[in-house]
Amino acid sequence: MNALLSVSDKTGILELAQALHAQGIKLLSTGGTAKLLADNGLPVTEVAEMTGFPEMLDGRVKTLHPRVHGGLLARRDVPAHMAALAEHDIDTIDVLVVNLYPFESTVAKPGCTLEDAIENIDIGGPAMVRSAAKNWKDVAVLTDASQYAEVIAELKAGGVTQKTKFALSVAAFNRISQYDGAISDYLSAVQFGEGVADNQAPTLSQFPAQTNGRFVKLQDLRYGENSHQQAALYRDLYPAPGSLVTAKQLQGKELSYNNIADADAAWECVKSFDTPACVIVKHANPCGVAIGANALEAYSKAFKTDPTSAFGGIIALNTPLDEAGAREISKQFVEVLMAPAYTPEALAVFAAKANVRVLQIDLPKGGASDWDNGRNAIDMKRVGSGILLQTADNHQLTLADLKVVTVKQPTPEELQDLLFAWKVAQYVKSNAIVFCKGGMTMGVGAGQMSRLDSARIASIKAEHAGLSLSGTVVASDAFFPFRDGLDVVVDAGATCVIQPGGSMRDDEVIAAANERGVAMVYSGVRHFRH
Ligand code: 93A
Repeated sequence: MNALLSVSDKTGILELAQALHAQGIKLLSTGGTAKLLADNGLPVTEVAEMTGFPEMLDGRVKTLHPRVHGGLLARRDVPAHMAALAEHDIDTIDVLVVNLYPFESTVAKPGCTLEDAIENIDIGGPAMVRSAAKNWKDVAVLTDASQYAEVIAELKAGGVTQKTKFALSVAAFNRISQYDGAISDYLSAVQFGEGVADNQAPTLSQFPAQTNGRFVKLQDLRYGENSHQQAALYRDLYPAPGSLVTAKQLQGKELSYNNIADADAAWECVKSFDTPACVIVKHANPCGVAIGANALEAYSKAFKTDPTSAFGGIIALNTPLDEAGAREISKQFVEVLMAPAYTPEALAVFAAKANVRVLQIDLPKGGASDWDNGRNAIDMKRVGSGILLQTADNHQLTLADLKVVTVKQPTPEELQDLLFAWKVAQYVKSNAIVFCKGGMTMGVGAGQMSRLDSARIASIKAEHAGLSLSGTVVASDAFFPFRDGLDVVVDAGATCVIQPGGSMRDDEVIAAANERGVAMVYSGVRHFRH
């Protein structure tokens, strides 16, 4: 039997080669791999010697030769194939061990040039892997060091089983597909300037035709949204800096599917604030959001919005958590806690609560304004046998965008709260109605089929939390089609309203605001979120 070993990542290769040698299997290898084996005293034949053809073109052509591919592809059960090998004096290759030029890690390095990337596109490796994987009944193909131990064990026990060979073949084609996907994604990104030169967000026409290889599996999850569903977490091949999948879990139970979904909702919202902020999420919606001087103040305010819902919530901070904040948070039942940093004292507080999942996530380097970093700007939604893609809703409203449409003008404090309320509404499921005052949410109505119901729910919740909505500002994620929605929020106590504007009955709604003596501001954009 013959084995061909050609690996870029040489982890575990020596032990594998020793085990193959001990089984009486002849070793063939390419330059660097052959040298490593020979230096460690193993008898090895260079592929160049076997083919009678030197490695050439800076190694671009090493194994692309009929003596290699004939030995891999010949069907042992077809006499004509074996006769052809004999005629050309070609030996079979029965075990192939290949891992590829490190394309993915090369392009992940900052400052990687197109030339570096191109030189790390492996050609001969995938060709051999495909040959061996196609001929899986006769060839065991190993493409990952994690497979070595099992194959060694089976060889020792008499030979690699057909079941294992088929599994190795499937794994090999998966790997090649992922590798080619990484190349096509990278080159597409270069072509469209996405994240390579100038962090430009892609437009719809620039989405690659396929999304193969764009995702890498991070872990299987215990179950999905419910316990009878299976689930796994994948991450973008090139995750945006500051995104949830870059988190480090410092302690606590394994993250569940719902934990991850809610943590993402909380993190995406909290990182959009420039000043210390806290977001508490329950079932994908913020149930408390606030800004403050520090983590303690932001959390305490956010918690007040809806202490009932905050129980068992997901808490995200965009500012380091110290002991005082940690002590306050630890008074309630927390599922997941996220922050860019923790003091040792804060961590010690949670060490006593081993179940709490504590995540550290770096914020995007450019701060809140970096959140729409081009590469992560695609939003996906599953529909029956398809996906909907859109650029993410990364719109950021500024003071200069606001257009006052009423006689009454908002006060400077109200203007600040309007911007705050608007930002929160962006992260609340539609129909969203968000009452705020003093940099904190006072009542959140989410996910209703009627805007009126969202408004009513927000005021009921405020009442239950013991908060008064009198003198609050309110944000509505979409326009008021009639004056009734405005009347409900003004009846609840709002004195200042922000909404996109653009309804056929804008005049009627403006007249109603003037009649009720409140200020109303148009944002000019809508934030549906479903
Ligand atoms: O440049 S290649 O695409 N041309 C080839 O013919 C070829 N054959 C094997 N790269 C090729 N390889 C790759 O070389 C393997 O996939 C492996 O990653 C690497 C091992 O080279 P060495 O043994 O010299 O370290």
